[in-house]
Amino acid sequence: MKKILTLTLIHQPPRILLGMKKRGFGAGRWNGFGGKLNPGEDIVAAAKREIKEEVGLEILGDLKKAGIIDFSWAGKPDVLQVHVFRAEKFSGEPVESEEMKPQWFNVDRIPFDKMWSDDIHWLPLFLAGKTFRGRFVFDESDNTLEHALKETDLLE
Ligand code: CJF
Repeated sequence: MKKILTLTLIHQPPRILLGMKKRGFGAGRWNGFGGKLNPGEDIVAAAKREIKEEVGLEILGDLKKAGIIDFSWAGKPDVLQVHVFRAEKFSGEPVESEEMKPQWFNVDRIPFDKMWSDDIHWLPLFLAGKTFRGRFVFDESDNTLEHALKETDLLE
C-alpha cells in the first residue's frame, strides 16, 4: 500500500528551519514539518496545516514543489511517498509544540548525523533550488540500503 506524506522545509538562505521531532515516527531526529493527509484533504492543504500545527507558522505565498521521494523497507510492500515542499515566506514566529522543537540552522551546518539517513542525499539538491524524484530502500534499522535520485523538471 502507498501512503502519502508531506514534508515542508522553510528555506531562507543561508538558513533553514528544522524541528527536533519529540514523539512518534522519527522522534529524536531533526526534520522539516509534515505528516499524513487527513481524509479528503489535498496535499498542499495538508502541508500547510502541518506547519501551523507543528511550528505555529502561516505560510505566505505558494508552497513550491521540490521533490517526490518513495521510501520502502527491504522485504516489505508498503511505500511511503513523501512530497517535499519549499516555503520561503511565513508570518508568525516559530514556536515549540508537543511534536517539534524548532531551530534555525545555517545551510553549512545541517545536522545530518541526527536526521533520516536519506536526507544527506537529497537535501543538497533541495538547497540548490533543484527539483528531484527519488527512491530509497531502508533496512530494519532505517539505514539506506539502496537509493536512486534524479533531478527532474516536471514533478508528478
Ligand atoms: N526527511 C525524511 N522525512 C520523512 C521520512 C524520511 N525517510 C523515511 C522514513 C525513512 N526522511 N518523513 C516521513 C514522516 O513525515 C515527515 C517526513
